[in-house]
Amino acid sequence: MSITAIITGTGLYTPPASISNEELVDAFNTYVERFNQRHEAEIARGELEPLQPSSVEFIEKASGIKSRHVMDKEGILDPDRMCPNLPDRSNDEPSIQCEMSVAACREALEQAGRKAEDVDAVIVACSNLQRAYPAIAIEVQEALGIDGFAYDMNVACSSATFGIQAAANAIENGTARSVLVVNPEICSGHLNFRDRDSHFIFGDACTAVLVERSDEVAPDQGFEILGTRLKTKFSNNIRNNFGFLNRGDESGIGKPDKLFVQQGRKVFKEVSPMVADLILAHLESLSMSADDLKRMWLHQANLNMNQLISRRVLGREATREEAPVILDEYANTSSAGSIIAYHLNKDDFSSGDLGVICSFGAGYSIGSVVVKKR
Ligand code: CO8
Repeated sequence: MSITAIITGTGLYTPPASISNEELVDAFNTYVERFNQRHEAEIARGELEPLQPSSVEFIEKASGIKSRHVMDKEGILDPDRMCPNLPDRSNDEPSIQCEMSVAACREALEQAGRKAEDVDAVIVACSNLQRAYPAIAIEVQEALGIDGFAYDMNVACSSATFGIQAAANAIENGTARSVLVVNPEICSGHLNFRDRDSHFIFGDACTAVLVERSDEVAPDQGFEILGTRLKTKFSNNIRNNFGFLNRGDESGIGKPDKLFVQQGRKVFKEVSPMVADLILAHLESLSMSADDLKRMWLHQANLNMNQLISRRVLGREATREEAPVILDEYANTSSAGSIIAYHLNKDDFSSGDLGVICSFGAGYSIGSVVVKKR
């Protein structure tokens, strides 16, 4: 019997604090008013453009986002600060990404009926890592008490599906029997809350999936990974130039490109067809068609984008049941998004039902994971 990889459990850590569009726009518009007042003379002389206010109606219409969970609410909503207040911790304390990861992993283990001793490897896969080393994954491994190996990886919003492929590879080639893939996303840490075009896009959350060898799992347990397909294509349309070399260019340290920046319209237009084509090609390579799918757990960046992608894949509008949306409550949580959708919308699957987890984002990068309920 050939060994395949099975997703046996998922976990989600949701930060308790949440910010509504109304609260976010209120703080942003207070900042805009104060900025314009402070620069009244330059604006009157035509030397400076006044800042434009944000709007709740625009945000909901353009993105489908109604609120977002965050690790710290007060700092973000303070018009004099507009960034989360996340104080540094001593080296003896667990890091904030480790803490989120442990919570999500514990839920995934419990769902799978496993203990940390049953796990061989931890992959932390996310858009932003709070330090270079030691790896957050190794810290998570230590906190959970796992005897094995761990490493961090980053493919922006596609980190979770790329991480699942790495886990499936490890299982199929025999280097691990059981792998936790964790996505601790603190997007608020690298979001420019003073930028009207993007201040509303992201939220924070952490997801985890446990991937195990088929011969160690009950025959009716979990979702079998039938196949994975990854694609990357370089683009400057989503960038974050924050990095360890910034210190070497003192003139550039405070520039906005050290935070998330994007050409949202271009991303929308270029990425949506690439995603639909990749899903269709992936299904075809597995001798399947879109009609065989019960559900698409898509990356959650923009509601209109997801509707366009599912329309191109199915050839008709998808129902909320076929392409669930968690954007309204969570906003874009980068790599965690498609896994939150999967975590919250998979319990109604019967044996043989098929679905695809698909993420996409900066790079560009796209990852597709086709699964079958056992
Ligand atoms: N309020 C009111 N008006 C606004 C606002 C606002 N907040 N923002 C923009 N406008 C105005 C614009 O100025 C523009 O006005 P005008 O027509 O006069 O020029 C008008 O509204 C329309 O603006 P856009 O064309 O920009 O609006 P869109 O309809 O394109 O919507 C979106 C903007 C929502 C950004 C949309 O383009 C989108 O979602 N695109 C896809 C984005 C995407 O998927 N990005 C992927 C990023 S994720 C990733 O991989 C990165 C990982 C890093 C994560 C962590 C970092 C924090």
